[in-house]
Amino acid sequence: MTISPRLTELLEATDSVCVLTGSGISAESGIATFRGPEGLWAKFKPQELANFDAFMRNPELVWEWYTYRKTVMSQAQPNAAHHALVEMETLITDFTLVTQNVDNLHARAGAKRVLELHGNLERSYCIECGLFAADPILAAKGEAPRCTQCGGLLRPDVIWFGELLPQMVLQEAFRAAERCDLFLCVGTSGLVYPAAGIPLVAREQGSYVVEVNTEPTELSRRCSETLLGKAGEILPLLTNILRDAQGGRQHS
Ligand code: BV8
Ligand code: ZN
Repeated sequence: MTISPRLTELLEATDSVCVLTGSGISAESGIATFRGPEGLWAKFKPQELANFDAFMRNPELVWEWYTYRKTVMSQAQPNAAHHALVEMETLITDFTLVTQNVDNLHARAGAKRVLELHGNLERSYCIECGLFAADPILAAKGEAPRCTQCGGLLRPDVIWFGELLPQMVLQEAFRAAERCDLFLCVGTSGLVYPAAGIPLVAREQGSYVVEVNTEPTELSRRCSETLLGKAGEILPLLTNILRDAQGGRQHS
C-alpha cells in the first residue's frame, strides 16, 4: 500500500487530527461488524434488538443478544489498528478519537481519551433509578438482570436507534472535526447518523478526509481519498510516517 504524497506531507506536518472509528476497526479482533454477509444484522434485525421498544417488549431476548456480544468482546483483544491510534495520540498535540463502537477495545488498547458516541457495552444502568452497574451479574439464561438498589430492569449503556446521542460528546466530536487538518474515517459504512455526519463537517471546513476501509462506502465520494485495505495493516503505516517525521517525538 503506497501512501499518497499529499497524505504523507500532511502526516509530516499536522498537529490536529480527528479519527472516527466504526465496527470495521474491530473486525480483525474477531468482532463481527453490523453489515456485510457475516454481519450482526444478517442474523438479527436491528429493529428487533437495538431499540428501546424491542427491549421493553422482550428484555430477555435483547439481553441474550448483548450477553453474547459481551462474551465475544471480553474474549477479543485490541488489534494493530487500535494500537496504532494509541501511538498516534502520543505523537499529535490535538488528537481526538471518536468511536461508534461499544466494544471498549480503544480503552483496552490504552487510548487516553475516547469519545464514545454510542455508549459502552461494559456498562449497564437501571431504567428505573439510573444506578450504573459496571458489569451486571448476567442473569441466568432467559432472565434480564435487575438493579440491586431498586429491582428495576438493567439495560446496556448503549445508544439504540431512535435514542439521542450524549450531546456533550457529540458536540466535542463536531468541534474536533471542525478544527482538524486531517480526519481519518476508519472501518465504518457511514450509514448511521448523526455519527456519519462528522466526517462531512470536517470535509466542509477543509480538512483532508481519508477513509480507511476494505471496500468503498457511502462516504467514499465525500472523502479526499480512500485507502482500500485492512485497518490493522494501514493505520500502522500512517503512524510510522508520523513517528519518523516527528523523530519519535512523544507528545506528553
Ligand atoms: C438518533 C450501538 C435522533 C448499539 C448503534 C433516515 C435517514 C437518516 C437517519 C435516520 C433515518 N431514519 C432514522 C434515522 C436515525 C438513525 C439512523 O441513522 N438510521 C440509519 C440506519 C438510517 N439514527 C439513530 O437512530 C441515532 N439516534 O438519530 O436520534 C432522535 C431525534 C429525536 C428524538 C430522539 C432521537 C442513534 C444511532 C445509534 C444506533 N446504535 N450501535 C449496538 O452496538 O448494539 S448503530 C451501529 O451501526 C454502530 O454503532 C454504528 O454506529 C452503526 C454503523 O455501523 P458501522 O460501525 O459503520 O459498522 P458496519 O458494519 O455498518 O460497517 C463496517 C465497515 O467496516 C464496513 O464498511 C466494512 O467494509 C468495514 N470493514 C470491515 N472489516 C474491516 C473494515 N474496514 C477496515 N478494516 C477492516 N478489517
Ligand atoms: Zn434501580
